[in-house]
Amino acid sequence: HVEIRREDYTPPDYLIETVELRFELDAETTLVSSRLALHANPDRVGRAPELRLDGEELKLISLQLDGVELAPERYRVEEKHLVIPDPPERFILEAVTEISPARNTALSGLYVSGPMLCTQCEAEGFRRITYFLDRPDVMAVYRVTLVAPKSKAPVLLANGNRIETGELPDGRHYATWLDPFKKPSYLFAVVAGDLVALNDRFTTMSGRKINLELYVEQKNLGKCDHAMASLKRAMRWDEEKFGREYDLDTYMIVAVDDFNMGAMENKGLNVFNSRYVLASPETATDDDYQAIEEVIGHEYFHNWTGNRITCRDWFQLSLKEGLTIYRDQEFSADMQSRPVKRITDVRLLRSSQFAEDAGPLAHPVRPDAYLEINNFYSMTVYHKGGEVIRMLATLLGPDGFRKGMDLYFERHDGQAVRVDEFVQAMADAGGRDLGQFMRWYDQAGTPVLTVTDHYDAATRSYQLIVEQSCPATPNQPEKKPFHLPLAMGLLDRQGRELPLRLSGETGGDSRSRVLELREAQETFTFTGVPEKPVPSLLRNYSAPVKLRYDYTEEELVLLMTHDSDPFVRWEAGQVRAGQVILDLVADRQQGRGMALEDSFVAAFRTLLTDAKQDRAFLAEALTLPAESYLAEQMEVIDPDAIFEAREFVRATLGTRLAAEFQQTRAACAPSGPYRPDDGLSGCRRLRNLCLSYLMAPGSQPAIDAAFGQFRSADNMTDSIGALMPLAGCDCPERGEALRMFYEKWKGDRGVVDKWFTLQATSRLPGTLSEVIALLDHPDFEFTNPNRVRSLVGAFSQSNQVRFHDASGAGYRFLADQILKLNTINPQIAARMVTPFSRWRRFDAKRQEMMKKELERILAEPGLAKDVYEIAAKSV
Ligand code: BAL
Ligand code: ZN
Repeated sequence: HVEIRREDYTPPDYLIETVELRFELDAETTLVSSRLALHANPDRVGRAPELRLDGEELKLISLQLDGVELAPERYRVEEKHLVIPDPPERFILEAVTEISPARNTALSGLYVSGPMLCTQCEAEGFRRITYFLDRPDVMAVYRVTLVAPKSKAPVLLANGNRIETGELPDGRHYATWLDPFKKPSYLFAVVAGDLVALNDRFTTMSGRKINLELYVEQKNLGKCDHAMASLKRAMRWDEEKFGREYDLDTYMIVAVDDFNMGAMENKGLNVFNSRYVLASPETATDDDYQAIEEVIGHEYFHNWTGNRITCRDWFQLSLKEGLTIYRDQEFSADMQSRPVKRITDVRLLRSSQFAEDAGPLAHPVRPDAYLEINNFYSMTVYHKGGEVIRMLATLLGPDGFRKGMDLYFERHDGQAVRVDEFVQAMADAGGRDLGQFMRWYDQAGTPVLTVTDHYDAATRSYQLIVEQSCPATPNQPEKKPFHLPLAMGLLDRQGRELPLRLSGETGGDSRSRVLELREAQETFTFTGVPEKPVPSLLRNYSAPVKLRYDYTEEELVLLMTHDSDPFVRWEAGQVRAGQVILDLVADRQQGRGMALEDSFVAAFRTLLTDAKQDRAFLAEALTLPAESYLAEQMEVIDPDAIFEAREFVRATLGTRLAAEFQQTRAACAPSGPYRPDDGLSGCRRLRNLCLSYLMAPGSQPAIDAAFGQFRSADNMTDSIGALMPLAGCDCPERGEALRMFYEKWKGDRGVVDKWFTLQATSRLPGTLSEVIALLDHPDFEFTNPNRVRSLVGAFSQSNQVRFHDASGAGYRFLADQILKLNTINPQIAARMVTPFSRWRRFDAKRQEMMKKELERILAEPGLAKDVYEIAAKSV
């Protein structure tokens, strides 16, 4: 396996101006005829030598150069290339290749999903369709003709505008599409199949009318309204927030059931995993509705950040992904509750990206090297990349950031660029030096901010001493300090905000400000501080760091109840809950009995009964830190102790605050039929959270309440809200509810995925045996990524205590499934290896068992590059 390194980048030797493709579509054998207008790149380094086109799993049928069949001695077909040693400076290359969509279980390139043929080309799938310079800095205009039997594929779609259609003999028909925008091959897409469309219109800010078309299987037509409404909201939002308008006449979205990613931003023809399109109140939860809005927004926003300005090379992936994540987060924040959105984003970052950053797979937001680029569609590139953009927005302020975005679009529209060009546009627009800031792109690892302070009553001055450090990561033993924004405030002992005047400043009595850190250690001295304050640090989570400040319990309670920043209020509660649970973990490990502090119960009660709180926020505040997040804070992870301590807290709260949970649950009871956009999703979340606390001690009245809610629910949010605690409860109602649920929904893929996940994430001791049995369920398929994720992924990534069973059975199970998936779908197989990468964090016995499984995987003959890279780095 060849390592690709960022520093080895050279411009392409040849460029492709136009691409003409003709597909004779058939699931078993599709013929692809390509006509490429090529010329030597004037910017190449040295003389253009041979032409090396990428190609995988292709059967070459014919090859012509400038209209003449190429003699066998003038080209060679290698395993992954077609090489023409001595082509002219400018020429037309015509190739006919044969591919088999039906045998393409990797779901990269052209493949079959249900009643259609569809494509996925990012990152390197286009080379599985035809020979090409399959790299993002080769941008061309595409003209595509699709030919297929009309009965099987009445709908024929490709990028751009449909310019011609017609009938052909033998019941076939064709459609020709022209995409006027130059694009890299990874944005190419075609779809052909028996589909129906939901149609709508959108009028842009300049008055252009855009056709919106959402293609699904006939049976799903009733589940498209939310996706369509989300698309229109996203289009309007990008105009209002960024002044960006859609450019083609038609915007198409197709929902497919078999899809490796969430969705794909192909120019004018997004292909979506159906779970991010289809929704109805009966089948989708409030969370599903939100996720759909977010992903629809994300792919739409890519049209400017990704498509019109794309990446020069795949090391720059965060140029489009980090930026587009930031944009979709802001979109969702504007559509929903901004504080709750921030909290959920931070929760995800800290539970997944921090773990990645702390292990053997840690890599910078802009990686230095890869074996398989698909492995770098990572939490770091996406979500830490999004945080990096957010820090720029904080440092530059809203106006500066918008100016920077405008300048970026103005300078680079139509180009394939690097992260450097983006940051330069920000620096130029904001008149700032962002040289040091670039370290966020180049240094891996989660920085730690250690804050201490000192109050001097005599001079009424308060010093905040901030030290930053960053742990070593693979190939990066030493780190230089980061440039980062630390948003903060100071509270007096009554919880009132104090003015923030730094020594040497006059005036300035802001109550919240952003300190810029640049050094390993810095001291900020505030003057005119009347008493020793409580610092409110990292407001709105202004930087993706770990914060260490030694708060007392009283100080945390003060922040929880008084800080003006909702993120800090939430965080103070999480820190407190984390302390309590980790203390109990220590008690359990040392054989002491567990007891929950009264003060913690009291604070929880105060919060739970605070009628003034926003319900959605309250639900976040009352949710204990996740097992995986608690694990990250331990020297040696003890999954059993974490689970038991956390469950003990939940059960104790459920018992001691039963009356309060019942009252809050009753206060949140629905007063009318469910509507996803009724503004009551926070209420439902809180109500279901109360139910889960009430269920924690496992009392019969709570089980009855859950079973009652399950049976009477008129929507999936409440149905799952009841079924989830039931699935984790060792009671007769469990089996009955799971059976009823399956019987009701067995025809609905998305809901059946939920059914698998509920069982895979149950903390009951018999879960692994159930999961193994479910592999043989008629609805389980290794070829469907969502189904694999819903069972194998959910068990190994969201059920810490059962996956890490001391017997090692969970590890053997996962390795077995990875080896099966290795030949079916290497991308999905590689994703499943991640839990093993954390082996060093566990005790010696678990370490040994996990390592053994990794070695077993690595010993497999024919191991895919994707899986090899993750397993080899992990071991
Ligand atoms: N570009 C791959 C899918 C996404 O991030 O939108
Ligand atoms: Zn994206």
